[in-house]
Amino acid sequence: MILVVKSGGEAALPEWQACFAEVAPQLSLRWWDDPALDPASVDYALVWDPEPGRLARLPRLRAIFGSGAGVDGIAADPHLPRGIPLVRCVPPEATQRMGEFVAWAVLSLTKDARRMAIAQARGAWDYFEPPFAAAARTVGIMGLGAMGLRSATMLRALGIPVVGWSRTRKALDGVECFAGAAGLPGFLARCDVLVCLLPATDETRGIIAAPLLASLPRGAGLVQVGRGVQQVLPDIVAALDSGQLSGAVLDVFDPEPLPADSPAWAHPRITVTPHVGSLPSRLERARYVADCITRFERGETLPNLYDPERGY
Ligand code: NDP
Ligand code: OXD
Repeated sequence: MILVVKSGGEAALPEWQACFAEVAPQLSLRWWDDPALDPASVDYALVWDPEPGRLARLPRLRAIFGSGAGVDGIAADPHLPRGIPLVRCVPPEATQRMGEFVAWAVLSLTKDARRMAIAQARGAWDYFEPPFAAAARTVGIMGLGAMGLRSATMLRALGIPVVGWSRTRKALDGVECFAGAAGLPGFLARCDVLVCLLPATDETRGIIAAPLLASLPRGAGLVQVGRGVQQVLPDIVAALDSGQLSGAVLDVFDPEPLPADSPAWAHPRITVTPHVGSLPSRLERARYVADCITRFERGETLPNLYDPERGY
């Protein structure tokens, strides 16, 4: 069986090969642009951002594995082969790492870590009294899927109150849940810190813009770990400059890498992180893909399938 890989660049192939040799020695791994590869020999693909039309040129392809949890970079291909499962990469380590990142970002905002980092860079003893215990701030999570649910659980374990918003209503112990467009204003009014863990879809594009930001309590924090296309960066900067937002941790941008002239880089109230919210090890991802392939070969249902009707 042949698995063709386009994730992490050609330099990552030897590591992918070593990982799959450990967990699925029956799979033969080939680089995406290998000139000696016969397209008709490929059974599976592991990709992040394939060039549009390329997957459609693999006539024997049976399943596509995203190398991340969000597969918008694959689903955007207008020639994406239909009727072939597209599997999001959501091993346990992915949700654990995202929960860790979200907890770190929320605590960074409530402790004003950005102010401390700026003062340290100046060699200044900038004594101040952080105004709140994190447990006195309510965190609102937009998107209660695999990532949002784990983040909610980990924040709750820190004693931080959590509310959540999703497309369909959820029932979660200790988390007040809101749903749909009708539930959005009530949800936003509760968020001292807003965390975005939504997928990129037509509905979520541009959602983090001036109207949404104005609906948050004054001085709220923002953690954006969804997708860059969901935010209007000038609106975020304006909200920070006016005091409507007190700080932001932004992990995703459009485009990526963030251009050198972006106002986000030097903004005193923005922490920029380079799309590292959750990056499970290659071994963990290889184990997950290998397990999915085993299940698929047995005719079992695959987990975390992309649904083209919903768009995520
Ligand atoms: P899931 O598909 O498991 O969950 C998506 C959640 O978003 C669901 O709760 C869904 O609602 C909700 N949702 C979708 N559309 C809407 C909408 N229009 N209105 C309200 N709620 C909506 O995805 P994951 O949790 O695995 O991942 C979420 C996203 O996080 C990824 O798509 C990716 O963009 C981002 N991500 C970023 C990473 C990073 O490193 N920065 C790493 C991993 C993921 P419902 O429950 O009703 O279906
Ligand atoms: C993502 C990921 O979807 O890194 O952003 O998993």
